Amino acid sequence: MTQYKYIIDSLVSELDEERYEHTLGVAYTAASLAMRYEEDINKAILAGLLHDVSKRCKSDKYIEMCNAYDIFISEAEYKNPGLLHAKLSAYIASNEYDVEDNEILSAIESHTTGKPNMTMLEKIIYIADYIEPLRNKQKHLLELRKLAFIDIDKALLMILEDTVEYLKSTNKVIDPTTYETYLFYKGKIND
Ligand code: DGI
Ligand code: FE
Ligand code: FE
Repeated sequence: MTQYKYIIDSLVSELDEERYEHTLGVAYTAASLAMRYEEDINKAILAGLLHDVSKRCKSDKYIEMCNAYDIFISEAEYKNPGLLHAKLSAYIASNEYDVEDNEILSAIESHTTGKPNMTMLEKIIYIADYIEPLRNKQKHLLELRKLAFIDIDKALLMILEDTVEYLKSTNKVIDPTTYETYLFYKGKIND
């Protein structure tokens, strides 16, 4: 990944080791999915590298950072500021790493909740984040790692179902966007 040396060098010094390794895992998993689905490989790598860049800061700073950068904070995000790392990473990608491509920025921005009717790049980043090699806690990982390369929408729905179930079981606030995304793909697949 020599053409990304500048980004990788800065990520290695800013992110903790685990987050850095996860980031590389997302970037090359996204690259593989981009090959499979004929999406732009470089966009997938760039979005993968920068999707969690805001995690160089602690989550108790996110509200303050969003206020400083004029980023809108929804009710669900106020209740669970950790969700803001996706919007903040897109902001940092644009303002510090000169990423101008809106497809890349929106893939970064939607990587945590997803959104209805995602573009191929958005789906790729959302899924790569979930199945990259260092992930080991989620249900259905073995199956999902295969299914993602066979039927991306089915993999997406399985991840959304598992995420909604996990959030319910732990009594976490479900962002309406996560739930809308789940309903959208459930409707699409069961049509
Ligand atoms: O940043 P990562 O840890 O790599 O992954 P991520 O950006 O997908 O964030 C992961 C967490 O986000 C995971 O624990 C599930 C959670 N999440 C996804 N949708 C929602 C959510 N958490 C809440 N509270 N509400 C949501 O709707
Ligand atoms: Fe994330
Ligand atoms: Fe991530």
